[in-house]
Amino acid sequence: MKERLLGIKSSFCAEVGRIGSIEELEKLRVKYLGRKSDVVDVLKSLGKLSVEERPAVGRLANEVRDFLVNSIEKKRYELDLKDIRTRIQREKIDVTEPGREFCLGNRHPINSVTRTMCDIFKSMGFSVVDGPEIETDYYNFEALNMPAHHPARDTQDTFYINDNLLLRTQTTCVQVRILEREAPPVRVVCPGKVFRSDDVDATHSPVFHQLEGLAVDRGVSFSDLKGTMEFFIKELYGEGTKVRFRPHHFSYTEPSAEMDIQCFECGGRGCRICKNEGYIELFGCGMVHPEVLRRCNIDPEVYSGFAFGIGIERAAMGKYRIDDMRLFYENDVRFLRQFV
Ligand code: 2NL
Repeated sequence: MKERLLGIKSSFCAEVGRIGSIEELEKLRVKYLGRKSDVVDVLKSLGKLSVEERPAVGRLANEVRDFLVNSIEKKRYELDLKDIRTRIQREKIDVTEPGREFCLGNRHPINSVTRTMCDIFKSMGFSVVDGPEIETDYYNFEALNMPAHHPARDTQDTFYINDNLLLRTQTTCVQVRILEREAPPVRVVCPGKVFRSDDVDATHSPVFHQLEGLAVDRGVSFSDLKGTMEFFIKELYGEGTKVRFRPHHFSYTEPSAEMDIQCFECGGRGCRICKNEGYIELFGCGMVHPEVLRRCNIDPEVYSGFAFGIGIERAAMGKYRIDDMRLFYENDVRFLRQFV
């Protein structure tokens, strides 16, 4: 019996040293201390021993069992500790590591140019206004001296919602609404989206942005218009930028003009960008047509005004030397990120 107990102890000692996980340890416990284990078997058969032998063997059996129980507990503690150490190692957070830089968005170049433009006009005393993108036929055409069947209304360019409602083709409608509401002096600029049924290419889009301006007061003249435009261009493109005015026609201004700036690519010598013109068309402008003033209950004998419109995409393309308008709408961050 004694040999059997000592044999159990030494084989246990050999095995416990090789245990590497809690699961293996549990199997070992069942093997050495479970109901069918050798130790329990010895304890059960103590009764068969003689009265002389029983106390010594009994004591040894208890010692061996206690030894097994304690060894297993000690092993369990070691395994738990090992497990915790590897988890601490694996899940370690280095609080001293510098934070990862995260990307801040920036203003879209169209918004950024729009703001710059508005700021220039604000510095000259203009206020910034906006209005609806869905307009009535009256504000988009009729009030601008374009009666039904007028060629400038060319229905192919306009997105109609029904007979009377349409997507505005210019922001001029906003200024007409202002003129109806407010008595001169009026000085406003109006940036916003406008819509034309155009196919997309490098210089066209069915939705683009315009900034229009209007100044109405007593004694406003064409030279006020020229001075305002020239100041604006020099602020936006630099002091040395040359401009020129050419006669033009709009139904809502008389006289009308287009204003060009000297090509920023070739400086006037002629190149691909300006189609060898040396100049790039930027503004449409003119003196507000007396008929337009009259429709807004402003007496053209007393008041006069100038007005202008500029395509914001075109202006931004010039400022940043961008040769394809589609870049503004594709939202490729590699492009957008450059305009901080
Ligand atoms: C262009 C440039 C222009 C205006 C817009 C305007 C506004 C009122 C009265 C008269 Cl309330 N005119 N705005 C004037 C001239 C040109 O836009 O190229 N348009 C097609």
